[in-house]
Amino acid sequence: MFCYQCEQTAQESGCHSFGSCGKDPETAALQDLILFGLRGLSMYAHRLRQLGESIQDIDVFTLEGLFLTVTNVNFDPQRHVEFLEKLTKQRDVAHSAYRAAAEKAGKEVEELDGPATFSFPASMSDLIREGEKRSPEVEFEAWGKDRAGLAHLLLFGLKGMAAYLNHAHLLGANDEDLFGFIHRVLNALSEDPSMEDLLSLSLETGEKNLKTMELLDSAHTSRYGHPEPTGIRTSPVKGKAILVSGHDLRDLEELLKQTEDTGINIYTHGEMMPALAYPELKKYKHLVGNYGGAWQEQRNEFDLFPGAILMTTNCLQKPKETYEKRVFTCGMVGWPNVAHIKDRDFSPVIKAAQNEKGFTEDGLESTITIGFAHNAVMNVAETIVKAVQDKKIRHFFVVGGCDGAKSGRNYFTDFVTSTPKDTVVLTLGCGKYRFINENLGEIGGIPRLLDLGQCNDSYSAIVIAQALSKAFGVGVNELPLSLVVSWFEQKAVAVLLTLLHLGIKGIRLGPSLPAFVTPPVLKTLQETFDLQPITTVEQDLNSFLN
Ligand code: FSO
Ligand code: SF4
Repeated sequence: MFCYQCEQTAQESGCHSFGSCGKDPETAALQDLILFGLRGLSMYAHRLRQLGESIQDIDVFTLEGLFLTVTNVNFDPQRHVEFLEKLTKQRDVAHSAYRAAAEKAGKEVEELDGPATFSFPASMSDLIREGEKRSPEVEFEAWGKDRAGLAHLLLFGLKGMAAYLNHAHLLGANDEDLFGFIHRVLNALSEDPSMEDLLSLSLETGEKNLKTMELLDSAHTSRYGHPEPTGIRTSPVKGKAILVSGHDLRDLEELLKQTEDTGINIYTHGEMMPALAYPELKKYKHLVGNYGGAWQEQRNEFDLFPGAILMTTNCLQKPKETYEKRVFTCGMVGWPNVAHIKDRDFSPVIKAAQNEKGFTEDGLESTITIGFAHNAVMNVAETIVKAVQDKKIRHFFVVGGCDGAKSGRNYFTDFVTSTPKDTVVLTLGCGKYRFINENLGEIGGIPRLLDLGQCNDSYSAIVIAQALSKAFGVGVNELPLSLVVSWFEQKAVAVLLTLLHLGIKGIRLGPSLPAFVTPPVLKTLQETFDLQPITTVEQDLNSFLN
């Protein structure tokens, strides 16, 4: 196997014999085969769109396929095989539809080859052998490391965007242009793109990801209302319990409905915590609070949690035997022999929670305040602008992104706790757990640490930055605002591409740089965007503030 798509890869060489995440070589090969097949499917879907036609089932199927291969989503080879079976059928549907549409339009029917003509073997061992031939390393040989690395930057950013677009779709929000873009990129990756094409498509992925995050934000807020500053409980309440992790608010909503009047309390975990600030979710009295921290703590936290656990999206780790029978996956998530929920019928989760002892007593009450998405911050915009004019706020930092297991991530805790008292820190994503419990105090009634939400709520940070830029009549790069991004998986790559698309300069990225960004590509990004790796807290703070 070869995989180097996330931050916990072995830096120089990628994951070879086994994924640091727990992905085995068989699953890695099946994922490579899925990505190959999706390119073929998109070759037809892209041409179909050029003829003015589309098939939404195929659009959504493509999003799901990309999402399935994101880090820490699905580790179950059988689910991959089922996906590959459907992929062949979808490809045939797309092929026939394309032929018919071209003939109807009086256009020549292109006879496509390469990924468009895949035919997958039936046995698992043959599928794995076939997948091994599609490893990203093959592109190193065909395209050279730099061009292949840039193609992978594009593909990984696209995966992140597809994950967010899939969330929006599940809330009923769809966008033809964004679906079309996904197929256009996958088609381009099958057509021997140049370095220039790849760089320009990468920045365009940033642009489309911004539209995607906007679509998702509007899908979330129109269904659940705008997040409100909310003091949330972070300690247990006596009673039976279900813990919900991942990013999918729709799954949480459905579980809340199905558990009303059962006496079971629902807790958020990891990236689900921001759900506690949405009016239409927090109205459920049995949504009692948050339990635990970021994803990489789950093997200890799930072990100690005395109830059932639901993983709606990444990041899933190998379950321990102690809780394997009471953890459930849904959506694109999977682990071999872990029960998978279909069609949001959560009755097995509810039953498992009822069979566990639950919390036998209330924990000592502790709270933190969350819910500072763009609408809430805009409500106090005048106070913020005045505080800047009165020199009470000297600088804003956005410190956000993903968390992970590496020790170098202490940088983010140290950075936030070292920020001067006349500065404000905006945070988002699971990286916030490194410092969310720190009491940084307030400036004129505004908390110095503002939690904007999930990683996709980077959209809020962008809206706020643009509003500040308008209020002060300067460009975003001229604002007293600095970005420190912690990255882990491909959604963070999509967000980074969005920031670059917006022309935001001087971003600090850590804890280490992506392995797929080769020195010449890094040089271009540094020259164009002044993108820099983090150094030391002292040095970075100094350079931001002076
Ligand atoms: Fe974190 Fe995992 Fe939200 Fe990621 S839980 S690491 S970037 O999946 O998506 O921030
Ligand atoms: Fe390695 Fe990350 Fe790929 Fe897992 S997803 S195999 S940790 S690079």
